[in-house]
This record gives sequence, C-alpha cells and structure tokens, in this order.
Amino acid sequence: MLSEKMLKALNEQLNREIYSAYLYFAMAAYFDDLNLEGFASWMKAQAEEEWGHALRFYNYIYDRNGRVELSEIPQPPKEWKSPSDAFRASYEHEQFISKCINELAALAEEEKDYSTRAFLEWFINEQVEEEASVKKVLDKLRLVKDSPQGIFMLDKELSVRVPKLPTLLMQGE
Ligand code: OFO
Repeated sequence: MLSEKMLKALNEQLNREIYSAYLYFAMAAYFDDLNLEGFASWMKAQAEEEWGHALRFYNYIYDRNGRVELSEIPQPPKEWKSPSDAFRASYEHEQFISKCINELAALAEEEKDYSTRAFLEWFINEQVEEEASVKKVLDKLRLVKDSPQGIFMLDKELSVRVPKLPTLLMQGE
C-alpha cells in the first residue's frame, strides 16, 4: 500500500513523463518543419520511450493498489533557435527529470517504502542513459557549429534510432 504522499509524488512523476513525451513530439514537429527527418524520427522515438516511462508509473501505481490521476499537461514550446538549442533544452529537461527521480527515491527511503525504492532503481539507471544520449548529440551539434553540412550528416546518423517498444511494458515486462 502506498502512502498518500508517495502516491501523490508518483502521480506527479507520471504526468511529468507524459509532458516529456509531449515535449519531444513538439521537438519532432520542429525538426519535421525544417525537413530534418532524421532528427524528427530520433525525437519521435524519444517521445515513444517517454510514454513507456509513463506506463511504468501507471502499472506500478495499480500494482500497489493506488489510483492514477492525470493532470493538465502544459503546452510545450513550438520553436527553438537552432537544432543545438532544441537539444540543449532537451538536455536541461533530462537533468530536471533526473533530479525529480532522485527526489522520489529519497522520499521512498524517508517513508521506508522499499518496494517503491526498488521500482525507482530502473529509472535511476535509465536517467544516466537519457542524459548521455542527448548530450552526445548536443556535443556533435556544437562541434559542427550547426553548419548545414554537419547537420545533414547528423540527420542521417540520427535516422536509425528505433524506440524500445513501450507495448512490452503493457504486457508487464
Ligand atoms: Fe526522458 O526520461 Fe522520462 O522523462
């Protein structure tokens, strides 16, 4: 059984994960608008994975006899100054999410809720990967200084990313 405080915090994170998906869809639209299909498809894969994160919280809340509560999702930005500006925003967002996950883990420890603490382990590790994958692209964009040739090359490179399928999570992966 989840404490009221823990349930509220888990629901808040579930909604943040949905916002993450929303933000990455907005970034995908920004890149599609620039005809950068590789960047757009990378962002769509990222958005799909964020739905997977939201589903993990959803399933966990019900496994612990809680109730999912959806809140209003803020409108994400529509434009960024450049591809590197979009990836910088994405990196900052991932750092914020890592901080939220760490705070959730601290709360679980404070509450002696070891099941929730164990559940969050996956997210703690995932955030290392999330920050690193965004930072890798950001560093390359900085290296090519958003030059058309560099962006064209990166667009090709990013087009190969495929999402880890969130549908697996619905089957209790
Ligand atoms: Fe991008 O890791 Fe979830 O929010």
